[in-house]
Amino acid sequence: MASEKTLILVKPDGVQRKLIGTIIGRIENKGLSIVAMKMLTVTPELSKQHYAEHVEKPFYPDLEGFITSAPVVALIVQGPEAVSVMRTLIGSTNGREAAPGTIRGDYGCSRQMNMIHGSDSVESATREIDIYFTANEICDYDVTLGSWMCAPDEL
Ligand code: D4T
Repeated sequence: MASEKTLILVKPDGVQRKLIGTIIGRIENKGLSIVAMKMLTVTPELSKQHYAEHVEKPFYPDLEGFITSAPVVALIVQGPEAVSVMRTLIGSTNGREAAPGTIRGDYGCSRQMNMIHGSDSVESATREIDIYFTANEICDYDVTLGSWMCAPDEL
């Protein structure tokens, strides 16, 4: 089973609503590891890079306005199948439809203000990690509890 890295953002609404700690706690409680983290304000240029697939869509101007409206916290999260594990933990895009128990399902009712971003594939994760982080900002460290979180064939 592959250990993967995924790009996570606590979006401006999550920062403004003081949910940074709650969201990071949910990720750590799940057993995934944070290997990079920083706060930044997304610029319009960065938004267009990140949301390249949405730039031509009608909702994009509002999305750019929102994502640039206050700081975000960017994280790289690592662990077994981290991309899909995080997407499951995050829940459906629209908070009104997201299942209870997921982050979006538990803390919001909006499609745009859905608190958290997670890469949707390993390829997207590689692309998005390169947008937000340089190689020397990523910490490669031994997760000493790892052998108590998963069997050897799962790591
Ligand atoms: P992100 O990429 O932010 O993790 O969200 P999702 O992967 O769950 O959803 P997405 O790419 O389809 O949408 C990106 C972002 O745009 C907002 N959005 C989406 C919006 O404001 N209006 C819309 O109609 C849609 C489809 C929400 C998330």
